Amino acid sequence: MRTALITGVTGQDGSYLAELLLAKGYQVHGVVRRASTFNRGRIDHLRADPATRDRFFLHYGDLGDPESLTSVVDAVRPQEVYNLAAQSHVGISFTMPTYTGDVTAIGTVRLLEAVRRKVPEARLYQASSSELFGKAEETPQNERTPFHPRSPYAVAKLYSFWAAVNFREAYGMFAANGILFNHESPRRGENFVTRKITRAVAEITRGQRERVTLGNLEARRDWGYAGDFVDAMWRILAAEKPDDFVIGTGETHSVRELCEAAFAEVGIELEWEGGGGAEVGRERGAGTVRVAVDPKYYRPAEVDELQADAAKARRVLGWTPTVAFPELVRMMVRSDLAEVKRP
Ligand code: NAP
Ligand code: F7E
Repeated sequence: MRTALITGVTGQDGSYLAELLLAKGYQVHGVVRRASTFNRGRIDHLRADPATRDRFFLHYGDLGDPESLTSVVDAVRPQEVYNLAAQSHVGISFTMPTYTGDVTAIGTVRLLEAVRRKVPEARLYQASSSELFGKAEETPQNERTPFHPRSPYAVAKLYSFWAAVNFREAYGMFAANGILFNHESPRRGENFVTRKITRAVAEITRGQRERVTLGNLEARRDWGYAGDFVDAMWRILAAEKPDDFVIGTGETHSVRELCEAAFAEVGIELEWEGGGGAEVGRERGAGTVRVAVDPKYYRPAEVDELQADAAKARRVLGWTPTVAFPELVRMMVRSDLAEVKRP
């Protein structure tokens, strides 16, 4: 039985990855941080299920605390380590740049050092991000596209990307980066734009609110399904040699298109009016404002457009996405509708 250790197991990706590895017969260990309220809603089902609960273990630890990481790595002695933990919100990283650097950059080195000291033969996956491309020099982006990070989050992820490469080159460790483009799901945190919109659509449909207030409607992202992307993580560690891979769908859409697609799921057609910070999206017919813009959600530096060229992952790993944008939006709106009950 293979043993894997996941940091960030309570997050969106951590929960899907734990499910995938348990389904493949792994013993899975997750690092959880202490919080005053329980933060395990995304993985509770795996701890309750008789088919998985005997192979799924949680350990307290924190990327800010090297001793806890060294202890858990030493106790578990994993063959595969997935470093998914991070302060992962780009907008919030502008408010908390030092903390973001400590967790999302230096935290990676704390984990790499723990692995190097205790289980140097283990394979390590580093959760790198399309945010590395930032003010991208070309579209679409692939493994040869230069990096130009645009936020404290992206700068921290850049440090971690090179830390993983450095441990590979300096110590011969199997450390590999997945440069993942945006991936979403019904388990996405509610302050990322996809889930913020699909949740609002559900609450508007149930009569619990009138509108959603957003920032930049023109930003374009390559949005895929998180379930597909954790399969890519596993494939990256199953490859013959450690390497870095771009993972994304190759399709790009604006936040405005995302709004239109999500509202269309509940039969609302949006009509745009005004521009910039004063723009609104009204419900055709009723005239009610369903989308408003508030510049407080603009970022000090924005990433305008991201689109993946995942040809290398397709060729070397045999990875292809299975869920396209319309299906992803439908899945998320339906899930939120099921969660948000009528008052
Ligand atoms: P997420 O939902 O925000 O999950 C982040 C996880 O990290 C949570 O389990 C969180 O724990 C944990 N964490 C945060 N700070 C920690 C600390 N100091 N010590 C230990 N654990 C800590 O993120 P995600 O969407 O699953 O993304 C997973 C990883 O991929 C992240 O590194 C993210 O930056 C990266 N990434 C994500 C995307 C994407 O589109 N989703 C794309 C590229 C890269 P709590 O539950 O306690 O908060
Ligand atoms: O923003 C715009 C915002 O926060 C997407 C993380 O998983 O993917 C994610 O980072 C776009 C941006 O994701 C709102 O300005 C407009 O242009 O959903 P997001 P992100 O910043 O792309 C990458 C790959 C990661 O690695 C990160 O960890 O949407 N936008 N209005 C808004 N964004 C938010 N959050 N809220 C708004 O109201």
